Amino acid sequence: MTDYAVMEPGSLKPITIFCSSNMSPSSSSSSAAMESLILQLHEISAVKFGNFKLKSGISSPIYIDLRLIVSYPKLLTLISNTIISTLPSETKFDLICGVPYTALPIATVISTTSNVPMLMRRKEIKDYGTSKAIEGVFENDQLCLIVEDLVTSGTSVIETAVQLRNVGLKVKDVVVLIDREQGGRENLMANGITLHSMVKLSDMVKVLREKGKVSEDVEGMVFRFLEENRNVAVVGPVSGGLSSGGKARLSFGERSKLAKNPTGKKLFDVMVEKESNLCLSADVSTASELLALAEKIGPEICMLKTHVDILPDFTPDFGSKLRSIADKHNFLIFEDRKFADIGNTVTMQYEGGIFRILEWADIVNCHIISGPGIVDGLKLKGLPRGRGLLLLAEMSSAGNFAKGDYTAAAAKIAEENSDFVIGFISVNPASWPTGPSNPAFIHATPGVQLVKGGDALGQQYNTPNSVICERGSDIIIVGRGIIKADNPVDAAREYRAQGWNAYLASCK
Ligand code: 5BU
Repeated sequence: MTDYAVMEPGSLKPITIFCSSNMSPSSSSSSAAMESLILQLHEISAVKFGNFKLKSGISSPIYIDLRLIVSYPKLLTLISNTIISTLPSETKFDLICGVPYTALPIATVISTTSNVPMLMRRKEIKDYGTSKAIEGVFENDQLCLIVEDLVTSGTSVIETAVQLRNVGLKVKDVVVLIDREQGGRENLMANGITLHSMVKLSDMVKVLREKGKVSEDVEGMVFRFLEENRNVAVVGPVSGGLSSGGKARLSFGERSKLAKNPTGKKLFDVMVEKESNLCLSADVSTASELLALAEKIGPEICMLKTHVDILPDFTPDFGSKLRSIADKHNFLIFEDRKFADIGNTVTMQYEGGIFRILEWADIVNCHIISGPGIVDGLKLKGLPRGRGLLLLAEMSSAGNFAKGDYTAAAAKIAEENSDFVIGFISVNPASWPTGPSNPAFIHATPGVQLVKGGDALGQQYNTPNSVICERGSDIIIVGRGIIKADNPVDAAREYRAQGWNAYLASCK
């Protein structure tokens, strides 16, 4: 057992607490220690009440500013020792890395006290010298524990994990001082990281209320705020199916376990079962041609994409006919409808009209130009049927406007609707402004041919290898490259092999 006296600067009186090296949250000495620590944080004004805008954009009645702890070395030492003792004894790690900047001193103290080597992550990567994102000595596959002061959505931890994984390290656990209980645990879990927290925000506020440091009203306000903001979406880079360096991609099998939507999960599973990440864009001139093509090429594909409104011989039984071919050959049906209207209108377009898309299409897509209401509208109809939605985050045509903030907005809407949104139509997800997306999301990319090029109307083509390996997508969507080939079945086999080999190469 270690005895800590925390005091200074100025008016702070020394408070002696006991901290065992293996503190369990249930032990009374640890809860006394925790209470003392919370009171000290309050005393140095690291816990503030008012109206604050958080990094995630939401307004909060409570703000925790742990940057201050560098001015209180004994408190810093106490926090560092307590934080590390909250880890389950079976947690293994070779290295530690603090999330910049606030957790850097905490990680440093842990490193010097426990003699575990530390790494430093640069927030701004220099364009001179070594340009390294991670500083320090390490080897491939070493396990790195992330240390953080506070977690809201988990964004900063995930950003750090992305950088660590990009250089070949493994990240499985993060230890934090305070969990704001606002979705961080779940967001981190979706990225393969277990959160270990020393104290939860609600427990912290309870202690301050019990000790007369905050009023019942303030406590109520914080609890209401927490209740209303249980799920703060990740806004920054997320360690996605790929790393931004194009390395260490999670397998489709692993990502299937993360998918929240049954159709998203099924798509991952079909890709694994069939060893195909090829989607055929069946842009032929008649429904009968389409059905014949689906029958021939069905064994090669994970998904078949339709534009049902181009078929002059469409009949109400088209959907059931295509469905039975899809079931026979185990592929999903994606109607590339590109909904773009307000929520109320798209519910009718999705369900009604002569096409009755909801009846037969596993997946549809939509623009987000009209705002998140479009997703709400489609979800209203699609979710009860287990359907999935792809958001048009980028397009393949020259001069399109789906980039930058627009793409970032699509990523955010997807996170907020991960029960229904299964992924994106994207072109270059490895370079997204938000970083690679949550691995539960699938990226499907149109504009694919065996050679780079384009058509006369603005379509731009990249090769399967470029799309999957360099640009970080998951599924190649191929139309004319297959349907206009002399032998579409052979062409489909070629695209399938190239797409799948590129995927396998990107997993290494
Ligand atoms: P192609 O023949 O491989 O060029 O066909 C591409 C298909 O993908 C076609 O059906 C387009 O409507 C669809 N597409 C696209 O090309 N680019 C996009 O950004 C989107 C869809 Br979204």
